[in-house]
Amino acid sequence: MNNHLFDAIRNSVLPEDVFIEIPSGQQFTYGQMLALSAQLANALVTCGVEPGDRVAVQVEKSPEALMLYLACVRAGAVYLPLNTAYTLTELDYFLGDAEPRLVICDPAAKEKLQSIAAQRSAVVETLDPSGEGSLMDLARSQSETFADVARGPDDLAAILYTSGTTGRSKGAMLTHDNLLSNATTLRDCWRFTRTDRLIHALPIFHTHGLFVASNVTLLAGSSMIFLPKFDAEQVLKLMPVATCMMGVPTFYVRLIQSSSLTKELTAGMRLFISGSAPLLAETHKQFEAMTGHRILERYGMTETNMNTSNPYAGERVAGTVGFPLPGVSLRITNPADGRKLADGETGMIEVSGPNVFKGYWRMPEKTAAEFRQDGFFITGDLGMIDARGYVHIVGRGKDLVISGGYNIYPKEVETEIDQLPGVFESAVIGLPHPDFGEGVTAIVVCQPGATMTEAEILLPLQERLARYKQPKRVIFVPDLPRNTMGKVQKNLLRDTYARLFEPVL
Ligand code: MCA
Ligand code: AMP
Repeated sequence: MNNHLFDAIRNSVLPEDVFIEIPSGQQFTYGQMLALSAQLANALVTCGVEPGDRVAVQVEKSPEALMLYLACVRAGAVYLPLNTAYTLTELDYFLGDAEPRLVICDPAAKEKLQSIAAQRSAVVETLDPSGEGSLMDLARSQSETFADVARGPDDLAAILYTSGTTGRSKGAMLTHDNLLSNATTLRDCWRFTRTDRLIHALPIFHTHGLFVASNVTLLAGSSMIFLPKFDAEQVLKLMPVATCMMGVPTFYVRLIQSSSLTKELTAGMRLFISGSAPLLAETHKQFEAMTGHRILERYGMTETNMNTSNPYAGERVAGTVGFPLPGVSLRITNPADGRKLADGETGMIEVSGPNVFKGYWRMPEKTAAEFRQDGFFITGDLGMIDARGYVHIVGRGKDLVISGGYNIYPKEVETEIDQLPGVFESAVIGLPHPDFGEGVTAIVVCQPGATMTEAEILLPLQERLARYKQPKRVIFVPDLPRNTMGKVQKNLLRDTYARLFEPVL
């Protein structure tokens, strides 16, 4: 048995080709990728990492950080990437749940992380591409070859945390074959080849930037221009030297605001892909009017990787997420009883295929509850398949807000707000937001006789919730609308405050 994912990567790349370029001009070839990921894998083993151990990583985006992911795959470890926005409170939960052997962070975070990691018997190392005393130092003293640990298709490659409707995050267990099968399919569907140069402006701690963008690049042996974060001006400057871009809808919303975005500027680009959140049909149309390119929208989840995609060659229909990918089965069911619905009817989207995860880490009941008996995963997204076979996402059966491509589960934010002195109860909703798609908004009821300010709600949350989860606005109301069952009617709240984030003209 070989290393299922890394063998495929190794067989797809040519050592002399460029893998990653960064704006300062530094380049990493695939030969360097092989050497550096081997050195890092050796360093992980020196730190005591054994096959199956979790390695938690919370570091700024850099080529070295991506090499660390590959090193984990090669060492047979389970890679656990963490959003750099997570607070210590959030990290404490992840470390307690995943019990990683090693936690790797930026040097500035080491002291704070050490205090919580020590209680979990995890060792903390830093990843500083240039600084001394970090895992990179140790790696540089190691051999540039590494005997990749044998891993089969069903072995775990990564755990990615995704919040849940109960407010407790769940670790989605992704196997070597979940990642390999999906990236291979996407490479072929989207026709990635050695000659591609992808603008990579996404974070690398979630599925989109890590598995979709990076694994597709690796399996095509193509190259990426790695930007620390999305910056519209910088991305526009790179378009003449790139061939494709993957982004969340906010990228496209920001790009179409620039008069520099033209057919001439994008003449050398062959593909723009959008996902992670709904792309408004008007953004799709405006982008096409300005560039002549029709954005290719696809649909995925942390648990399933990518499920559907608009066609590369056929018609890319605005407002749809295209067809199920080859090998992926998708059906629409009655949410109440799981009965399959006919095309044209709206219901729950369920998927099965080699892309679908193995289950939630140490949560067998939660896993069982989200799968049907025949193995289909219940996505929580509501959809419809039209007469031509295109999948439309028409809503969410789960209480979820997506802001700038990041998921926020209201329950998690409500739990934090409800604990604050002076608060009686709260309801967190997403309202239409011109930049982020949805803006997190807290509707708060104070305790009888208490009055509170927006700052009294927001300040305490800063320590506890990642910035993107914190409400952009707080509205105080005397009580929350409820139905006869006592359930808060969030749809009424969303209707009442629908225009909160509309620009004032
Ligand atoms: C930053 N802020 C945000 C967000 N990002 N607030 C809400 N939602 C966000 N997404 C905060 C900042 O901390 C800042 O707060 C203020 O909002 C404005 O920041 P700004 O500079 O405008 O933001 P930015 O740094 O430019 O980031 C916006 C972004 C970024 C480029 C859209 O959020 C991003 O890269 N999103 C991509 C997320 C992603 O990769 N999702 C894929 C998940 P303050 O001013 O107070 O400091 S994977 C997935 O969903 C599935 C599998 C799939 O299908 O892909
Ligand atoms: P996450 O689990 O954080 O990766 O987020 C997955 C969720 O993002 C899905 O369940 C959908 O609700 C949403 N999503 C992803 N891609 C799209 C898309 N193209 N259109 C609408 N929603 C999407």
